[in-house]
Amino acid sequence: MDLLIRNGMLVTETEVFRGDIGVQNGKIALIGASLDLPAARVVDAGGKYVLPGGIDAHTHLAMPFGGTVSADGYLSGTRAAACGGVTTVFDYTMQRKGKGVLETVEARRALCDPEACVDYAFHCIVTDLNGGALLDEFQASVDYGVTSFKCFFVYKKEGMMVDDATFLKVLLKAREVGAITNLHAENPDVIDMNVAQFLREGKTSAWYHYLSRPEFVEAEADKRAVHWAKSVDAPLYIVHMADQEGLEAAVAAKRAGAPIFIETCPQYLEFTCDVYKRPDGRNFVCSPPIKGEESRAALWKAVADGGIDTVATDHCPFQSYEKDWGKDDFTRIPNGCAGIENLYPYMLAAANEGKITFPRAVQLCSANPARIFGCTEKGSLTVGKDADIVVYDPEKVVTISVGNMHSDSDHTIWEGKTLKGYPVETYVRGKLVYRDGQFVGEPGYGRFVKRAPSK
Ligand code: DUC
Ligand code: ZN
Ligand code: ZN
Repeated sequence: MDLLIRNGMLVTETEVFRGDIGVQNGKIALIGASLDLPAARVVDAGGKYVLPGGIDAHTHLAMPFGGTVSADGYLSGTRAAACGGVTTVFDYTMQRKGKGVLETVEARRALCDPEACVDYAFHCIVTDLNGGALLDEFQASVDYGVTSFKCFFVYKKEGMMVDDATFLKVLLKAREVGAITNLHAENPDVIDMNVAQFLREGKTSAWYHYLSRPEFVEAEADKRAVHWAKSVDAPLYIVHMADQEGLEAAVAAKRAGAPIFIETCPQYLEFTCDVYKRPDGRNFVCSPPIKGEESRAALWKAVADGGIDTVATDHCPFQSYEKDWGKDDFTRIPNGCAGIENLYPYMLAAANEGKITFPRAVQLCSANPARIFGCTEKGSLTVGKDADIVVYDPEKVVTISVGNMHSDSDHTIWEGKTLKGYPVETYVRGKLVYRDGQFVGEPGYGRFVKRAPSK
C-alpha cells in the first residue's frame, strides 16, 4: 500500500465506524478492521475522524467582477481549499455573448490546470444563447465532462442576467442532455428600484445593500424558478439559498417530487443582516445578502432535516481597498466573501457540537455534491473511489484569523470565530496536501474532473 490510515472513526453518509483505509495508486484500495499490511506511509488516526474530502460546489476564482478580479486565483484558492479539507472545487466559468461553451471552459481550464492544488470542475455560466446556437453545444459540453450550466436572474448591467424564456430554454436543453441548471435567484427590477430610491435619499451604507435586496426579493425569484422547473420537470439547483420563504417553497416542491436541489452557504448559517450595520459591514457584502434571524433558523432546520442538499461557499473575496470603494456608496462594493477554507471546518464543528451528525455533514459537503453533479469517483469512502480523505481531530481548537488562513484575501469575515475540532490532514488522490496548519501540496497537481451526465 502507498498509505494506510489506521484506527480512525470512518464517516460515511450513513454511519460512523472504527476502521482502517488502505490507499494504492491514488484510490481507496481496502477498508477494514486492523489491516496489517506493509505501507509506505502509516497514519495513526486513533481518536480522529476520517472523512471523504470536501467538495466546494460553488467558487469564483480569478473572477472578473465588480470592476476588479476576485482576490484568489486558482493557486491561492485551491491552496486554501486544501487547508480546509476541500479536495474538489467547482469553479464558475462565464460564457460571454458570441463565445461558445467549450472555448469558455477550455480557456479557464488552461488557467487553472497549472495552478490547481486540488481537483477541480467547472459549471458554465450562460449569459447569451448566441441566437440559440449555444444550446446546440450543450451535448458536447456534457461529453467533455461539464454537466452543469448556470443562469443569473440578476446582474443586468453586468450583462449576466437572463430572462425567463432564456432560463426555460436552458432548463429544457440541460434536461435533454443529462445536465442540470444552476440558478442565482433574486428579482433584478425590484433591486434596481430600491437602489435608485436609496441613492436619491443619500442612504449609502452597507445596510442598504441588505434593504435593497431583502427576503421577499429573493423569495419571488426562488418561487419563479421553482415554478418553471416544476412545470417542465427539469432539474434545478438553486445556489446560495438565503431566505426562509424561498427555501420553504423550494423544499415543498422538492418533497412533492420536483427535481429541485438546494444549496446554502456558511455565511447564511452563521450571521444575520445585522452585520451590515457594523463598521466593517461592507466586508460582508455578497449577493444575495445575509438575511434576518428567521431565515438563518430556517436554513439550519433544513440543513439538519434534509431540506437543503448541499453547503458550498460562493467563495469570491475582494481586498479591503476594493471593498472600501463602496464606503460612501454600497453599490460600488464588489460582491463576495472568502470562505473556501472555512466550509468543511465550520460544518464539521457543527457536527462535533451535536447540531447535526457527522454523516449529515458528509452528505452536505461531499456525498451530495458528488452525486448531484456526477463526480462518480468522489464523495465517499468506498473501495475504488479516489482517495480524497480528511483526517479530523475533534479536540483541536482553532480560532480563525486572516493570518492562519491560506487565501490571498487580506481579511476574513470569519475573523475571531473559534471552532472546536479541525482538519489535521488532507489527501487528494492519496497525496498529502495539508498537514497541521501547513499547505504541503503542489500547484498543478489538481486534475480536471470529468463528470458523468445524469441519465
Ligand atoms: N454573488 C457574490 O456575492 N459574488 C459573486 C457572484 C454572486 O452572485
Ligand atoms: Zn450568485
Ligand atoms: Zn456565486
